[in-house]
Amino acid sequence: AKKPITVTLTGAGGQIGYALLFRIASGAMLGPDTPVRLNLLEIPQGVRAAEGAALELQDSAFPLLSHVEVYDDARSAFHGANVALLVGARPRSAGMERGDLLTANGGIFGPQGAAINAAAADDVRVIVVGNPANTNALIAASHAPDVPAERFTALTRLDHNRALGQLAATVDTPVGDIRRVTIWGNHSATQFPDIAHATAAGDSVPALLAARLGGTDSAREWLVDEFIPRVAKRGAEIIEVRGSSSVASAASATIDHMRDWVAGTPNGWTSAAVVSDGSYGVPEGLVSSFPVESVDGTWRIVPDLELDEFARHRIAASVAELVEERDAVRSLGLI
Ligand code: NAX
Repeated sequence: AKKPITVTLTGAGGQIGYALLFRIASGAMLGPDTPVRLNLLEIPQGVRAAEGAALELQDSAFPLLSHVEVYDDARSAFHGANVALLVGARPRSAGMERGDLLTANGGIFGPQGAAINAAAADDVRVIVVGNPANTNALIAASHAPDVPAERFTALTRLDHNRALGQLAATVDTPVGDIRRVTIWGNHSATQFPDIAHATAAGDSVPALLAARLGGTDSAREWLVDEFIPRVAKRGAEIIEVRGSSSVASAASATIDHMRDWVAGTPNGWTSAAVVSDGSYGVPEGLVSSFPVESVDGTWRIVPDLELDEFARHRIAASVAELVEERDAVRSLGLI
């Protein structure tokens, strides 16, 4: 039998954790032939909820699930981890300043990065979901000097999938036929969802939009006034309509990210926040979202895309925010 892959999930007693566990155990993330061992990490207050989820996993009798263990100690939880899903984070509470938020999360992602460095498997792949995801990934990576920086990523696949959903509805094409959409920058309101290169069943999306919306100017207006803000603020829209934040869609995007990282991106590029190599003017070392392909188990930034003035401006604005966050955590001594 195949040796199980060890998956460590933090925040396993929380909402996204609950939605993730059952998809992982069913094989949706690592495939139908790969057994998994689940290590669940929680803080003491969350341990009972994680234990409850573990009972339900047992009750689901997933043939691929070889073992589940609950921990409140990072070193033990990351021992032998091949895949690390960093979902647990400190949310912003009322009256909390940004510096407090970054410090609280530095207190989580610094030690978790160090634990990954000390205890994880050599091939560990890390995705940070907990917000502020890009900067939390930067903090974790900076505490894991022995792990190649390219193994630390953050989730912007949810933003990417949200963009696909909006486009599919607007150009009336099945969502699976849309390609070459990109989320650039930070997982925040400054992100830039870019459709300049997008295609729908092979046709240019900008051309389809112009035809549908009555010309290039109206298409541009729709892009700036409706599409970009709708995608960037979709999280708030979900909270307003659903009465609770995005959970299943966030878990689904996390599965998509890790599945594609391991198994490849047969349909061309997707979006992920990865450590910048300086591409597209994004300062080296920042964890920023790019168009990426997964080749031989490694994310590669799609090279040489032409960017117009508008795109360059939007990317620069989001990257400026990432630089600010990096400088803030640096001055707080968190990296
Ligand atoms: P919940 O509050 O339901 O769950 C978080 C869990 O993490 C809690 O059970 C808590 O006890 C645990 N936790 C806190 N600190 C921990 C630590 N040091 N080690 C282990 N566990 C710890 O939040 P949920 O709705 O599951 O969201 C989780 C995170 O995802 C939040 O930070 C949220 O902002 C972020 N999101 C990120 C998204 C993205 O696209 N990058 C989208 C969805 C989501 O908003």
